[in-house]
Amino acid sequence: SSDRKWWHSATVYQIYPRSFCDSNGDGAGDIPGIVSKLDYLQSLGITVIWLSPIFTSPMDDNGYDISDYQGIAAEFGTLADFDRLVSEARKRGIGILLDLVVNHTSDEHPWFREARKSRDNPYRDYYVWRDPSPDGGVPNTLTSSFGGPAWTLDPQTGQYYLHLFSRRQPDLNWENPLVRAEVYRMMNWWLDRGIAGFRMDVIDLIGKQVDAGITSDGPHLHDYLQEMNRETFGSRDVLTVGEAWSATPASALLYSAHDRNELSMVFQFEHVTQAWDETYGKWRPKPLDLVALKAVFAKWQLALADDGWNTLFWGNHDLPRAVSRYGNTTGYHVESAKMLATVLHLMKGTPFIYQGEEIGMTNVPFVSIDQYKDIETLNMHRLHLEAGLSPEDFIKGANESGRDNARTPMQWDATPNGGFTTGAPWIEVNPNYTTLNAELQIGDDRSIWNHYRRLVELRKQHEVIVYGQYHSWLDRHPDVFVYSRTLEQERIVVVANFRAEVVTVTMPNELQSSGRCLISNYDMVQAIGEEVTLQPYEAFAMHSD
Ligand code: TEU
Ligand code: CA
Repeated sequence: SSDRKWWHSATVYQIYPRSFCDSNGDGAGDIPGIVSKLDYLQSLGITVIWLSPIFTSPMDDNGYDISDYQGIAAEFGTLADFDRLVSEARKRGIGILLDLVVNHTSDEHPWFREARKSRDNPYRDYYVWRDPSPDGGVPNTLTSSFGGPAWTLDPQTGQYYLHLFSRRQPDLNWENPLVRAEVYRMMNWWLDRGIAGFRMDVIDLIGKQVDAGITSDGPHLHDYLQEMNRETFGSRDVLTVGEAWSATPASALLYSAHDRNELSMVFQFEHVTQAWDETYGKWRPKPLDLVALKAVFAKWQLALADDGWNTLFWGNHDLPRAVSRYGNTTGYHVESAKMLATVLHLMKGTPFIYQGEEIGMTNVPFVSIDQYKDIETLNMHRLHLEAGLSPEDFIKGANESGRDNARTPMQWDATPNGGFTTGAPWIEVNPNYTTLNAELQIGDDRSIWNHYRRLVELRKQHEVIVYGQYHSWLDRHPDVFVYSRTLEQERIVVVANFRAEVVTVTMPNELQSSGRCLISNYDMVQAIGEEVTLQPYEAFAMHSD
């Protein structure tokens, strides 16, 4: 139908440029490094790359603090390198998504440098300034995601500015139409360079109304997105994905429903946050509760079944490694990584593969806080130690949940530093690179990499994977994830064991069938009988028509 979009059947690959491939030995990944790996990405079959920020930045938050939206950070290369990336990617059928970070800028952005000069500076109102409270303290109790108050006093003018992230990331004031016009102009400038769309950083925060204590989902959020759509990408055939930690099924429809003219889709995080501790959040994750996890997926699959569109992801640059978080890295690394990929990639939505996930990269085994580079981890270390947590307990939590788990360099081969750099990497390479690397896996038909390649290919071949209706089965089963997808006469049934034990499960009548096994991480299955016995972390998909 005419409602079909190219990005419905796309698979996106996220690159964290600093950690992907270093072409010049300075220890940091760069754009020429990415260009050198385009053949690798093409052979994986992906059709879109989401590039985490590559713009000029003091790198307080690895580029999520931008000081020039139209400049490329020197460590990543030049605008000419970027243009070459776009054109070389296009030759391989791959589009480039840029990371749009417009909730805040760097404190080194010229707008902020101007704004802080005086209360009547023309740029003052580009940011959010408030007087001290009557007792001279912060204007209100809002806190930063990275710990501590969301307000910093700027002594020169005696007012506080808002920063929902680090103090070096002052929040832009979206109520100011000049700010919005600047952002739209900048977006059009990049769109004209031939990009395939944007990933929008914390886009649910731009409608904040701080005096009312509102940060996410402010009253004008959707007006701004509709205006942005109208002024920039609305007339172009691009993919837009908003990061929205606050998204609910209802708000996801506001963002992504067809007639809303806002975004293609949003990242929601309910499958992530459902496992967070009530008090300590992600730093003390709860053990895997498969029944709860399945319920979250089913809820989202059904909520966006007829309108709107889902994203599908296990990981990104802020989250722990999928196989470490949801799988098993001690006895069933390969099996569990493939199982997780199978379950995710055969759902309805656009799958996102985070760099290294396709080879089953794992969390880090750091032992000292000096090995961490992430601003959130370092801030939280200070705050948690002040609050009495032991350094050992903090490291344990960081190795499970910290953002640097996802940021160690891509493991290309078994040469020093995993082939990521010939110099000294900006963050240590996971020592398991000698046995866990892309080169070993590409040549091994039974590898995690080849399993991902097959899943990406299956999505291109089978409409039922793209558009089929989702049904969940055995919702209360604590160990096994079962769902089906149906499109007219076609059906696939996905069965996955999330445990390190053999599990025998009685299948509902409706699912008992023979057909063609599309993919498996053990031997191909011949049929689904009344009883199915699954090996540890076994997962397969059966197709029938
Ligand atoms: O992340 C938003 C965000 O809220 C994360 O910081 C997240 O809450 C945290 O990792 C969970 O504890 C986006 C980017 O993805 C992140 O890398 C940036 O640091 C952040 O925005 C600020 O731009
Ligand atoms: Ca480099």
